[in-house]
Amino acid sequence: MTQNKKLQAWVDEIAALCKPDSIHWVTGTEEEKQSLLDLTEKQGMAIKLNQEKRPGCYLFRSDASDVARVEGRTFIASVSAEDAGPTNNWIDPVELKKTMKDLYEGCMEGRTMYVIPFSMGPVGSPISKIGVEITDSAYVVVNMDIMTRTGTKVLEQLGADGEFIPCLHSVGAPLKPGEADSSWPCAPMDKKYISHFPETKEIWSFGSGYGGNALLGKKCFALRIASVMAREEGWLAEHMLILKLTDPKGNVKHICGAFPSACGKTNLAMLVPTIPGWKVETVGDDIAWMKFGADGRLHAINPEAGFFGVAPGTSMESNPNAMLSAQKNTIFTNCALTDDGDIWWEDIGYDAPSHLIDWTGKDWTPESGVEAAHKNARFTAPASQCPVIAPDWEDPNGVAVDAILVGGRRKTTIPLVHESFDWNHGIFMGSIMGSEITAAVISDKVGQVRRDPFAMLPFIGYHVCDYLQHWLDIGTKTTADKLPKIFYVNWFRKSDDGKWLWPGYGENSRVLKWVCERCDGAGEAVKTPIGYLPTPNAIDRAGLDGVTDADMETLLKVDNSEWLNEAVSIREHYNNYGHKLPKELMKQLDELEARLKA
Ligand code: OXD
Ligand code: MN
Repeated sequence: MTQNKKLQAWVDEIAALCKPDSIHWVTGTEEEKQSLLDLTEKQGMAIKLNQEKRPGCYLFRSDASDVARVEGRTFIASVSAEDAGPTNNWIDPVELKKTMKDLYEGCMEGRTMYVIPFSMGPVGSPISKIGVEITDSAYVVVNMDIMTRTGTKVLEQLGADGEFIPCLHSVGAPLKPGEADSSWPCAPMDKKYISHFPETKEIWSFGSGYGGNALLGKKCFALRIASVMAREEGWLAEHMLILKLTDPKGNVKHICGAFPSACGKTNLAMLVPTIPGWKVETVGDDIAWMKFGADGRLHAINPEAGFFGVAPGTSMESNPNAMLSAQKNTIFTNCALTDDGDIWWEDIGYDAPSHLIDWTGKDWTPESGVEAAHKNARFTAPASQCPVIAPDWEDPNGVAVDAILVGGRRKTTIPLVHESFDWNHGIFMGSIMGSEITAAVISDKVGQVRRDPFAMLPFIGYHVCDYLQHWLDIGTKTTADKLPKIFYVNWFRKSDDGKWLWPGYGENSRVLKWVCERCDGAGEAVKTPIGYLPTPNAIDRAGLDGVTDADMETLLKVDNSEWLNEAVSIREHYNNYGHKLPKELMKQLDELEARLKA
């Protein structure tokens, strides 16, 4: 129940449409979360894991048709199609609302409707925003309890007339009287809709219970709708990690980083530095909201309160801090189950036991010839459990951002690190970043570069060109010395014979050290046609085995002919964005080409 008339009216309206058996206002207490977990266990949706090994942990298995975000069923329903731009799926909002209202009609019959007040960002922070998710999934409630701040304290903050973003979610599987529930109810693919209405700032999601499709605070609110709000209000809602770096003298820098998926964003956010005396602490691993503070600098908060991390590949070697974060009070989805009630996944750092139950619920042995955990299996863990969470990660004023990294997975052309000449050149870098398409994705474009501006391609709630213009505009709102410096990094460059040239992981701290030095006006650099590059010895390699001088030379090579090819591909990419592309970016490309030919 709430004093907020607008919220009460919306809840009443949705209850009348969806016809749940009952309504539960989420209070956000530990007891409530436990009783919901008990309920999901009793219903056969969840498995309580071995409580000695994994206290407070549960495993869920999704339906085989509902395992990831569905970009093909994700819509930006702006009034005008032009405003959604060339990179989003668009449906007329009136038509979409009609289609979805028909689907929502009676969709919660036989189920409980949960009302989850949640805050993206610390409750009461001037940078935070409030949302309310209505859902018929207890799984969503227990995940939202980890990923956001939920419950009574948020309702109190909302007060009688506070603003909130309404986020409506249903798994789209009503139950007839007496009908048995499935262990992961959801609707078929052609009935799934993840819809955003940017003008009215509403989110309507139907048919999927998985991750970003259903935990609406994350991609739907904190990126797609928030990116629209950020543009209107003069701030930035970005798909970026936030880390805090302290040097041996105690100097602190805060760095944000935008990377497309499968580039090790969570690993970088929790990195264990290999250079003595340096410390990395985590502020966030996925999303950054940045606003100008009174000091004229951009200040970032992590709007989330948990990590929704990809499990396969996470190990004590690749990311010990993520492993330790997920040791207790964690929800695992689509991981394999061991006979002693623990989880397992591919590349967890130790061999699979001789028998497992795989993510589909079937018996599995090492001879089975299939993966035991789904490739997109996840852990939902409280950020507060991260051993290296920064003490100021919940500072309501955010952390002042010194540097922004952009990057992707490129085996050629892009050096290990280069710094932009200035803000606009940095936005150019962000607009062209991307990864080579790997064989892991079924595509006829393997080897081609998929460009993903600021890693936001699936998450911009409006026209990509207006988005890039917004980044350029932000640069005019303060003085150049107060803006973060922008760097393009590439941990994935290979030698001609296909060997990784850079070890990555904790060794990336060596690159971060140079970034910090550059922020302080130090750090040796040489001006090249593409930006400032470290001089051959500017990256600290003390104690680093296996990276020779020759490797370093390749890692920092700028090959003009490769870059001229790159420029052709960038022009093609820009042409796909149409006539709204900011002129400044085309000018940056022309200037790059001229410098390469000079
Ligand atoms: C995520 C994603 O889950 O980017 O964070 O897909
Ligand atoms: Mn992400």
